[in-house]
Amino acid sequence: SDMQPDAFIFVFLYMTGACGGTVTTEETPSFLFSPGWPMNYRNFADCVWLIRAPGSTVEFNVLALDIESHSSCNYDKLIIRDDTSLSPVLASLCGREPPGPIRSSGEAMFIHFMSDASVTGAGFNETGFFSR
Ligand SMILES: [Ca+2]
Repeated sequence: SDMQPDAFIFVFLYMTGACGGTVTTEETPSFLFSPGWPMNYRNFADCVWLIRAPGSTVEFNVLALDIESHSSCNYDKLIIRDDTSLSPVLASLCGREPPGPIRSSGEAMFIHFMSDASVTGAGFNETGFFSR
């Protein structure tokens, strides 16, 4: 019916529009997208997500990456920390090469996406898995 495409578009925009939040992953994987993905993210983005996997660890799998490139990711970046905003950095990502799976040591993973004043890309798309 005519309702199905509208519902699909609504869910798609809802899922891709969020700049940050808390996501809990259990038996079903969670999904995170940079704002607007697969359209380009905006300048001056500053988004924080917390992925939780109660009683387990989080496995973060980047499926697609398109973040303004720099040798030290000084322009735009996706920073993945173990547990909280004060925890060690597990990965700092930019460019177009997705890393392999990244795993937390505990129940949570802290994700921070930032962009500067110019040049954007499609951003990132990832799935978070509950993993023992
Ligand atoms: Ca930029």
